[in-house]
Amino acid sequence: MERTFVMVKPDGVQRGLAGNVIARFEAKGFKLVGLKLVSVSKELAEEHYGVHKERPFFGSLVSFITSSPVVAMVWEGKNVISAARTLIGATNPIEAAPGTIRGDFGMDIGRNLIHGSDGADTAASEIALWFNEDELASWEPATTSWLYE
Ligand code: D4T
Repeated sequence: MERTFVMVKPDGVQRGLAGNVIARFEAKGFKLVGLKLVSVSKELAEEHYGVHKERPFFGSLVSFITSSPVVAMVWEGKNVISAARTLIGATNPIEAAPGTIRGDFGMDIGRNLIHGSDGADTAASEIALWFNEDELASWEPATTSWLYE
């Protein structure tokens, strides 16, 4: 089983879409193991987006993510890292497929609603960056045998 970091960005929280995002991950069958509302500091934002430090949009990424609270989550399940990216859709919402979160709800690349880790190393480092170990729950959903053969 994999774990991944997923974040509803300020636009998603402000637009009241956090519940819809959580519902989609739940309905798919993924297990929620961490969840919190975070007012993101400049330091945390700069570390999270460190890989984009040299990109022209780095400043706007940091100011956007610190502008209003985000919902930070850790989801667990089979192939959840790539499956979450599939549920989320292409980076630019106007090009994202219908049925994906960005495809259904977004218009602009700078307002793309949600983040999901893009690989195993990123998932591990982002989970460690956003959550303490004691904020992650180990639990067994009663539905497991109905989701996995
Ligand atoms: P995140 O990281 O938010 O899940 O998005 P993606 O993984 O789908 O896309 P990314 O890392 O390439 O971009 C990170 C973040 O930057 C914004 N962005 C991106 C932007 O404002 N302008 C741009 O030209 C690009 C490429 C959107 C997502």
